[in-house]
Amino acid sequence: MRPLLEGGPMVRSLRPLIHSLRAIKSPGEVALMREAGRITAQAFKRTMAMSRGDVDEALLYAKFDFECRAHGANFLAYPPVVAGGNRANTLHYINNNQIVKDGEMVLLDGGCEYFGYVSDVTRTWPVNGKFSPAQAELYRAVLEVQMSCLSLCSPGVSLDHIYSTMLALLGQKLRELDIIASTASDTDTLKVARRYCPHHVGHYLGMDVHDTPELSRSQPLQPGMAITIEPGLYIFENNEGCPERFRGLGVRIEDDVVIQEEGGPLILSMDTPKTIADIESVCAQG
Ligand SMILES: [Mn+2]
Repeated sequence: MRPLLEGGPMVRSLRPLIHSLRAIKSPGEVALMREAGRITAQAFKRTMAMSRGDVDEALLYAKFDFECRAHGANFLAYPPVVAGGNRANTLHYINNNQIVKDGEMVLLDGGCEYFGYVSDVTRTWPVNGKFSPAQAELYRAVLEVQMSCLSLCSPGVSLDHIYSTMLALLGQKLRELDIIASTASDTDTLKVARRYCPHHVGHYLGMDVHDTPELSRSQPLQPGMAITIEPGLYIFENNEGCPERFRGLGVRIEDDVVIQEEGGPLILSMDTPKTIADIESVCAQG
């Protein structure tokens, strides 16, 4: 606080207050976010259906953009990440101009804006439509962690709490996959898990992709808040510390969620294919 004039009124920024008002979505706002989620799901399905071995990232980007707009979105919410193979391990890769080779996966982090409200969804899939055994192993590990994190999305739980649970669960998975030695201590396992997933589990979502940043992620979630849940595992191709079959693979799975009083979270992106079976069947429709 600082006085405008000596002895005058105290002036404070409205930002924190506005952000806490923006954090809780009205039913009307949730309806717009649902529509953004529905449009995004359609775009993912059609982008998956047209992917194939040796496809240009630029083509998948253009297809995703086209399908979002064709289904009623105003525009994309942010420059999407369309990252094939080892490039999926570069978190903010947006060049989107390389060839994704047959046998590689592509990570697409994209969302659209629908009358002021956005979606932010990530899927990772094999461009040839069929997960290899190693890809499936890693994918399943991330998916199980993502589902556990989604089940924690209820009033009273904070994003920071979900984040620490995510790290513990990822650590377990990394042990099961022999990426972390089973003899590693819990502290070391957490430390390594943070290296394989060097970002938070999620953020608030709404009019902006990273909405209401004034709001601490340690505060308990309340009904009407919208967040993302986006665990990932990123294994660079030059990582000699892990089994060879996983090198060069990067997986993130991200959904958009509205916290509800009861009955579990409302998953705005639920129509976006996510299980291995659903992804392979949508890819086969191409
Ligand atoms: Mn996100």
